[in-house]
Amino acid sequence: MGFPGDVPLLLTLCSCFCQAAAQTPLVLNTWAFADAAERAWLTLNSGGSVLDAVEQGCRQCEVQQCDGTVGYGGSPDECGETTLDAMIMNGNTIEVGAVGGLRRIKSAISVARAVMEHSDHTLLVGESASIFAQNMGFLSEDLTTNRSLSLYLEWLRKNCQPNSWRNVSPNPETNCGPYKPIKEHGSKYKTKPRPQVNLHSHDTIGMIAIDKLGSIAVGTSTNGKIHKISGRVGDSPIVGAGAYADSTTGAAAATGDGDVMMRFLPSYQAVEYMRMGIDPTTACQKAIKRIQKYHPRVFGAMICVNKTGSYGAACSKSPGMDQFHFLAFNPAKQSEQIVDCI
Ligand code: SD4
Repeated sequence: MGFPGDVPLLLTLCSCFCQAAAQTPLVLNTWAFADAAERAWLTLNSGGSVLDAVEQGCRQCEVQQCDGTVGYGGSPDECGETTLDAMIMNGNTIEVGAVGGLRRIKSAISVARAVMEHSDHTLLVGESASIFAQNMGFLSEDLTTNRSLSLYLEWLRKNCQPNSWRNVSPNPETNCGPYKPIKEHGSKYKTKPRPQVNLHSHDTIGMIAIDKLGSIAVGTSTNGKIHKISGRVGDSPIVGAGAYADSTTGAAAATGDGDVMMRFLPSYQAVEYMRMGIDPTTACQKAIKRIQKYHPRVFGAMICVNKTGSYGAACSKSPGMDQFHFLAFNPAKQSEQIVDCI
């Protein structure tokens, strides 16, 4: 396959211990979603904008149902329904469009872009976001598949384990709901240890694109956390949490335990570190460390890019996660890279 500039697509796997050399254009995304990176790269190199690249790249994952955790047919909630979260951000204008808990529409990233381009709003959620999408011409269809149905039935068979409830009755560790709050106050409430995360129940595509002129865009797309309480929206569509871009500085995107991560706005924080002149790898690490101070074994990872195209990544060492894989495409190389968790 040929690319402008005669750069052959050579997908190599390499460990990333030091700062990557700065080059633009650049596409970077979380996890080993190579087809998404390639789609974004091709879009960028055939004259598309950075927003087009991010939209097309994330959309590729939505179509392919990357890891079962992006797009339709994955992560059924407590009612068995798949709902989608997505965001897109223009780093030149600081415009954002996002959707949370989107129902019955497959291309969440494109609906997010429609929110940005056809409304004054930033974030639309739930059923109303779906109605907005339908009015914008998106097809309404069932997001359930045989796979998501069997995940749901298996969860019901296991007495609704795991789930995200606490301080309720009946005991959520052994029973299904409906639940009622336990009438206790303050410190009497139990702080439940967060269940060990199955890595494949919990991936998001976060993607950053920079063009030769330095325009930056970011996007995210996910079906969120498996067996989430209906209505749960994760970090991915939250500006500054799931992703952030400012073309004067750089961009970042996050993946992992969104319920915890969104409280720290790690993507915004990493961009602000880069604004202070901190290199991208260190910026990612420092944002992760702020979360680790309160949640030492949080499952979380980040990618960071500065405006010159220098990039890095970091992840938090947690059960089942010692390394984090991400994709980086620039004129010098197109490769899957690995970073050791801290
Ligand atoms: C969420 N952060 O909804 C997303 C899921 C994810 O790697 O990124 N998993 O919590």
